[in-house]
Amino acid sequence: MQEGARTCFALLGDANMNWAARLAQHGCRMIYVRHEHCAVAAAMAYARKSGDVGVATVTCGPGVTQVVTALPAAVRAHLPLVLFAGEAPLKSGWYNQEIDQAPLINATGAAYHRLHMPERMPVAVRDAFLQARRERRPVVIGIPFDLQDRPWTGPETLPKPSRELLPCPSPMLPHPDDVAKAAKLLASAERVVVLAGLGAVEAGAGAACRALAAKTGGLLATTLPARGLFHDDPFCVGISGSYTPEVGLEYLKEADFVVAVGCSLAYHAGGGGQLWPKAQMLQIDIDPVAVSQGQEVARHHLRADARLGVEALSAALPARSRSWRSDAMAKRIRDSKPDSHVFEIESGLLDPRAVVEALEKALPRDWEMVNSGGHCSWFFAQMPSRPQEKFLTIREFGAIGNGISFAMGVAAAVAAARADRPVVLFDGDGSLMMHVQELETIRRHRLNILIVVMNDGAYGSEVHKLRAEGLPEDGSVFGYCDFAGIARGFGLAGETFTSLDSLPKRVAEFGRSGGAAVWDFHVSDKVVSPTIRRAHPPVTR
Ligand SMILES: Cc1ncc(C[n+]2csc(CCOP(=O)(O)OP(=O)(O)O)c2C)c(N)n1
Ligand SMILES: [Mg+2]
Repeated sequence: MQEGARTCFALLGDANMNWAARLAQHGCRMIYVRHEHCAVAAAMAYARKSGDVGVATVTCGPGVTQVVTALPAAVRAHLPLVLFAGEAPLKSGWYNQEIDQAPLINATGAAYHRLHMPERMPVAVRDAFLQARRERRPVVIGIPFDLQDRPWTGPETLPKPSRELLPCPSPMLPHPDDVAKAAKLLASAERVVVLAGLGAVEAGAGAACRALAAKTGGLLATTLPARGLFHDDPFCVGISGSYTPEVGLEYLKEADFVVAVGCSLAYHAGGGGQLWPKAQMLQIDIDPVAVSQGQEVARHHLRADARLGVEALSAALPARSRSWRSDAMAKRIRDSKPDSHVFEIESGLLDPRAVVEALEKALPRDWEMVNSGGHCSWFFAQMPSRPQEKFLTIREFGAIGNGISFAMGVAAAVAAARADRPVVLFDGDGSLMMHVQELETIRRHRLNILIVVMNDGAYGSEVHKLRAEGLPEDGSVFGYCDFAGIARGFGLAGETFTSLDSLPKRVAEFGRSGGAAVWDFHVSDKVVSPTIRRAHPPVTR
């Protein structure tokens, strides 16, 4: 409790029930989920949303093996977590749930600490929090369960909490020589794009990025997790990467200079280098890189806090009279559809793009949004009016099945502050099905979550690729299962949508009633996202 663990996502077993019971007795809010993966995934979203450490607990052995899909995503997304795992009892020569847990956890990139010395445990737990906060990654602590119910004989006083032991360095200033060099380069560029990532969000660099883009007469874009940082700027072309809208693709292709601010230049953010083939890259970051995820990404670097770096660069940049910007461009950005390709839609089914457009209009601005994975996440990412802080995306490691947990994590993080603002989860049918048992958790904990399912009756990502390859669709098409009925079975409200007419009315009603519901939108599986069309053009054999 001293570490500020106010919420813990838990699934009990012999090896963690003592610990979890004590934590609950000390006033920590326990959210008891139905699959261990979901405990960790929910803690990830909680960490991102609250800006604090996410806390979860699972039992030993089979409890631990369940979490190895969630942890790599937490590692790659730099999310601080402390996962309390039990371990097999020390006193037994044999225990059927025993497995060597450390290598499993280490393989995910998380840290594993065996805690076998009761007297050291307060310090060791504190140190786990300290490491999670400082390294921004998950730390798993394993305590044999026969140590957990022992009477306490250690010291009476608790160690200093980890928060008090964190260094608080001031934001990193750029070196003037680097600023001068970068300003000289940028001054000669014609078509500039300022691309912001989560580092820019965290450093509060949004306004500075807007000002730099304006001064260069250039455009703005964000990475997927930072989407919405410039949602109300007329010269923001949206997400850069696999989720870029049509107009963004066109303008990024023309760019001759990209200033990447607080982003790690992951492979997908630049479409593997294809999105801006003519551009030089200047990276502004506290930890700049020349090579990222197997690619040479940036020749020029400015090592600095995102905000301070961008501000210094702006200040050093001479004013210019020429501009890439125009009123016509702003109008095109505002009026363009994210994807204008025409598909034939079967009657009785919806176009996923129309569903997203209708949701974008109908959903109140202050509701929390959570995007999941799968093919449909492309469409859901196209909600230009949603600000960054109201739209959570964690896509690292590319696993489906996380949406429902992420929504629970966000709901838990915002619940204390704003119970009247529901969390809206956008998920695919396949992804929701993977952990549909958590509907029960949502109901039992009275979480205020509206689940929107883009139900194409298929694993869309797979079916579109199989079709492009001319392969059979087996294993990717399942038909439209009845999510509304499933939701009702779990005690939630459920509704099937084959038309969008009633949506504004239903949103208003949900806003008044609150609670939890699953809205199942039956969409055509004929609509292929631009990313799949680009990456998987039909093969003629
Ligand atoms: C854990 C995991 N298993 C399998 C996959 C492969 N996969 C990627 S997308 C996808 C289909 C997702 O289906 P759905 O949630 O219905 O979304 P859709 O693609 O249909 O929009 C699958 C199976 C994965 N990414 N992660
Ligand atoms: Mg699907």
